[in-house]
Amino acid sequence: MSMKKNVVILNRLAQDLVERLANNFNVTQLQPGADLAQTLTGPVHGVIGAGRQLGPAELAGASELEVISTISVGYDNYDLDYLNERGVLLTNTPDVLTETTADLAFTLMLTAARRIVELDNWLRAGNWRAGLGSDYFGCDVHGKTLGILGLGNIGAAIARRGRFGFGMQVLYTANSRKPDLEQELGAQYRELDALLAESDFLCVVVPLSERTRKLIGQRELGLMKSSAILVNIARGQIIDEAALVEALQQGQIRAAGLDVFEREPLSESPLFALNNVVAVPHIGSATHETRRAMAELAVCNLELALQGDTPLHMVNPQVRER
Ligand code: 8YV
Repeated sequence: MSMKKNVVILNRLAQDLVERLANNFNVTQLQPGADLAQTLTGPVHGVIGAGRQLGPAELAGASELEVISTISVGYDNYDLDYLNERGVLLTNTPDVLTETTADLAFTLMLTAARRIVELDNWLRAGNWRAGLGSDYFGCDVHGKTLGILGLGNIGAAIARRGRFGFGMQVLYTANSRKPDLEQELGAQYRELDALLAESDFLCVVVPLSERTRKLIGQRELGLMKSSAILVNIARGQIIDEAALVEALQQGQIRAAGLDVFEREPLSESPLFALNNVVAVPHIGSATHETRRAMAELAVCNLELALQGDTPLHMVNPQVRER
């Protein structure tokens, strides 16, 4: 009989998934308030979870570590160079969250354009005594120009909604041209500056990397239309938040819909004082169905990796070739 491998669960996981893991592995749940590095010290073979930075400081003591299974598509929380050096596999959960995240991007576009939150608050405050003046009108979404910054899977799902649901013209920028999507969506490629200048709605959907950190700053915001609406469902650090606050305060752009922020969790921000901001607490994938699918996929990835099989989605498959 072979020894069971050890798995640490960093987040709350559905009970049936914990039990499924416990069938094959010795499972430890990170306790609230417990020290992460200490919990990961010793013969830990697999880690599953999300929303935490994992690098040398946290992982140095996990000398047997084989795999980290993140319950997310993004992997900017992980020190990939370090994992590669150590030969630790990182798996993630793309695809299952694509449509849900695109739904949220559209929610933010529509909510910001039609001033839903502002007017909901206005209504509840008892202000609706006469007809609504044009001061409270929003702007159209249908028929406008939709700019996608990062035409990957999620970007394409947003673009489809815009093209086929709202008759929008789609522009995009990406690392490479996407002839198939250009064909399907009539999407046109633009360099970043042209994308900024032409978009009525700009959706930020690029992964966070050293290349995209603060990609949108004062200069870039200055290139946007004063009527434009900026939506960020990617990572907060892609936008210089102080510059964004200033642009929104000064009416340099019309509004912003934000799912992500430079620092998370966020309990205080100058953004909260602005009527032309719709802000939600990183809920891109936060539906019951999608979070379940992500957790199942992450469990699956972890099991496959620890059994020596090929996980469904690997960020750094090259570590297995050694
Ligand atoms: C995750 C996300 O839920 O998948 C991603 O990259 O941003 C979200 O879907 C989040 O990272 C978990 O903390």
